[in-house]
Amino acid sequence: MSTSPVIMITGATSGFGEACARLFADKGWRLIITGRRQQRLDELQQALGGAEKTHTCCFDVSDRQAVEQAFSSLPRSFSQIDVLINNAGLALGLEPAHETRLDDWESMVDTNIKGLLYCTRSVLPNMVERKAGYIINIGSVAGNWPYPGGNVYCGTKAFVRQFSLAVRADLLGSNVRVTNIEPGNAETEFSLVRFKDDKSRADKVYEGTVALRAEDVANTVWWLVNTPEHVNVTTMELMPTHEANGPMSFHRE
Ligand code: NDP
Ligand code: 8X3
Repeated sequence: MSTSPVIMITGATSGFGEACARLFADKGWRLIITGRRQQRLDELQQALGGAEKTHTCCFDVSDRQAVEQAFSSLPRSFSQIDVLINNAGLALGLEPAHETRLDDWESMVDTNIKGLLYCTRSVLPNMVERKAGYIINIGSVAGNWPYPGGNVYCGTKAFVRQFSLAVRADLLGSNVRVTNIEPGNAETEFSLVRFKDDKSRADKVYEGTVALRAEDVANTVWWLVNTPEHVNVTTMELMPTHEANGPMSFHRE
């Protein structure tokens, strides 16, 4: 039986998650890849060594029962998860708070917060019991730096940051590591999702600037996983060179 380590990546059907899947597969790891798009999961599984190397789980992370079912029905050879990347997430809309759709707010809370909680809670007992494991959460610069229209998206990523730190406090002595990676502007399907398939609006986010690539985040995850076991990077903000924080803004009459 293979003894290569197992990484579970939520939201592996595009962007950071897919780049992580490709990199870790290339390095000989076995993968559990998740997302809501079965066809993309199947194609990725085929590309990454088939069912022996890559297990697919098609579910919505915001569906608590579906998450519990996915974890409890993992094949035996994939049941011991060494690394969980809580990556599945999304932003919806960029409207000011008084104009936003409440449904969008709920979807972001359900996915970015509740989905991350369900997956974390499912994986932790086994890691604590084994006194080994690593949870890497994908937060965002948006959790640190608010911007107009970011409202609930920023709030969800601030939650991810503080939750990551607080879980570390619970896990002290367990050897289980937790890191929150906080990427800045990265060219993935993120903006297409945020602007609900308006491609020209999404493309403008990346026009005339150099964004992070999904592979940059995957390489960061790989580096983190390979730090010595006695080292825990708690938070890591990662911006494109072409991005920085702006000044405070003022309303003037
Ligand atoms: P993508 O849209 O390319 O990928 C998002 C992934 O999340 C997809 O695989 C999608 O799969 C999955 N996903 C979304 N909602 C759900 C859900 N309810 N249940 C299961 N899976 C879901 O975007 P990114 O790769 O850029 O985003 C990955 C993470 O990085 C997100 O948490 C995002 O907030 C964060 N981030 C992104 C930045 C950026 O600028 N791109 C910067 C900082 C952080 P499917 O649709 O198949 O369900
Ligand atoms: C995604 C980056 O700045 O669009 O988390 O919120 S940003």
